[in-house]
Amino acid sequence: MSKFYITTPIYYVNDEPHIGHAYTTILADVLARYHRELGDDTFFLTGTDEHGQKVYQAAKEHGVEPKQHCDETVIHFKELWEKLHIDYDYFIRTTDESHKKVVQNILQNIYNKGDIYFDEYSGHYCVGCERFYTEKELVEGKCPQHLTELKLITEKNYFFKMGAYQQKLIDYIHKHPDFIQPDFRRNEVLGFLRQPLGDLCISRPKSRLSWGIELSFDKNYVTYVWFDALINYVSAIGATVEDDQFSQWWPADYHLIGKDILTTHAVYWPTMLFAADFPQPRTIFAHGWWMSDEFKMSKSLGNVVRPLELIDLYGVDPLRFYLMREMVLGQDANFNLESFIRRYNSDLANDLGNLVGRINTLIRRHFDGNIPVLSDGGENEKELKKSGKDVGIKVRKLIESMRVNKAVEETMQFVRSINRYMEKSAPWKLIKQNKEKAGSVLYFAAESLRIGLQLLHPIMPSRMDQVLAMIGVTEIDFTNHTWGQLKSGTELGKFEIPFPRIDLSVEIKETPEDEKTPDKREEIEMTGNQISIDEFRKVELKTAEVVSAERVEGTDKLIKLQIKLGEEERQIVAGIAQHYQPEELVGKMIIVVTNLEPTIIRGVESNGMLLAASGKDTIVLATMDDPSIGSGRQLI
Ligand code: ME8
Repeated sequence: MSKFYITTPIYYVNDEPHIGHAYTTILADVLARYHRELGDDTFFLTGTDEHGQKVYQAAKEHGVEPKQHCDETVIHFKELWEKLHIDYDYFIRTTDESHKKVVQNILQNIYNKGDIYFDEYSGHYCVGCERFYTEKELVEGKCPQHLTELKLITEKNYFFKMGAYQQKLIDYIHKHPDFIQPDFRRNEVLGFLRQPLGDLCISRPKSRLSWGIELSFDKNYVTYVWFDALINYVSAIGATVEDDQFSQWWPADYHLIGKDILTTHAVYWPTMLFAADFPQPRTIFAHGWWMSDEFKMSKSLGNVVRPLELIDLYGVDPLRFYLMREMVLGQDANFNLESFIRRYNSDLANDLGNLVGRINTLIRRHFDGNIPVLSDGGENEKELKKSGKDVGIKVRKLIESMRVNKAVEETMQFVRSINRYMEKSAPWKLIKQNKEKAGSVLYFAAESLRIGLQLLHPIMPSRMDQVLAMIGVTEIDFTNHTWGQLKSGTELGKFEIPFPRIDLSVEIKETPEDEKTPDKREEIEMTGNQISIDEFRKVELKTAEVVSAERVEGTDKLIKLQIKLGEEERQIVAGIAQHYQPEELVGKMIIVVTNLEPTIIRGVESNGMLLAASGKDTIVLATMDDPSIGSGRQLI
């Protein structure tokens, strides 16, 4: 068993957490879960960065003391991590007494060693970055990251002899190719180190900023926020204090960061560690940014969903899946609601959800809901079994080389290959000729599905637990990767559609019929819209009585209706809120398509669709004039 220590940046508490913070933390959680499930001894650290001018100013703007501001904001981070199923081992706050003590100890040690000196300095300070920039680094006199005008500050401060470690750092990076990842970021750092590395101002006079950790060798100064923050990675595990946790966990295996904080992590931090005589972390990994351009575009389409609202609408696991699937680690990615829904529908609702549904239905219908008996398979089975083995090995390699998006895709390809196996073997036909063989096909499919679900477990832990239970797996030994773990005769768990389809046309405003271009209309005419009578007969239309109705929160279009279909009650969602008040719907006898597959509309499940006529500015419900007909009647 090996150990695995992973960290996220500690986030500033000047603002609410957003999708970027969520992303790094989910990624760390996925990697930590993956290693835990491999049987590694794992430690996952996250937390908040609470000192410095930025946090101090935010507190002032809110009219509260800095500590009170931190105490209030940290709750939002902790709540969000809970919502996102982030299973961290420790949450560090830089205002923790234990952290402060380690910062003071480390600074004192470096001071005693002679690596800290006192001097006067002039520099351009960016509060957004919490760092000084030299004249050369400025872009047209502005901060290169924030493009804001910077103030020139001249004051006496303490300096860390960072420049003295420049060559040692360059040599270290050359000797340890995994130290800074991806490779192009390592080259970027080496490029930066081609210029002479200056010393680092590591203090702030209390007269200018008192919100920080006091220097033990000068009570008139506090520690520079980055020097304080970076130390969290060792203070959390008890560096410099009597604690054998430190030797157990350090060096960290991964510092996950965004590319915005590469220099502080790949230059400041390693030189600080050299000076403090600590080993270097194994890998500093900088991922790219989630861009919001396309998100704004979808806003202009009339869609005002904020990324984190997706959790409430579609569930946390689909969001985790999307973020992990869509970002190629190292590169930027665009966050976009439409691509989220498309990915959800194709991968989760279609490929995975349908497979789970098919296997479940057939086993329930023909094998009393118990996993059937396995018999010898032919070529198809051999092939499937082999891909089951291969995919586990591939995913492991991909995760270890930080190609998480590719690991997800490999797993989904495996899921698709199980679907193809089902198509080829057609157990629904085979059952009539050879029940035993059909049972064996279902065993092969269900056992392969188990492998797929286990591989997706670190990404979607809660949904995968539910789906595994649906195929009778309640106790999972993740470290066991052998084939044939499903036991014949095991009863399936309760089935629920794991990923109901999301109705894209409701979530993303589509071009209304009247606004379709002539070209588009012609395309529809040419491709034909006729269906056969047999196709039409498949549509089940029934009368339904509206029992209750209410608006769907957060939209001005949707109404959620509880309807009665004879004995049965169900819920449907309809886009009629601009034309009907919920109260006037109650008691109406409407017409509903009842055999549509369930969908999720704005986070609410809809089991059917009502019929209505749409005019230019109006919508009129199709209703039955004579309510004595009763609900649940089939339309003919
Ligand atoms: O920099 N896309 O904290 P911070 C992807 N306190 N990731 C993003 C992102 C985006 N658009 N926006 C933010 C700090 N992040 C310091 C760190 S560590 C010793 C001190 C993520 O609140 C990404 O991980 O500004 C980025 O590096 C981090 O949040 C910055 O968080």
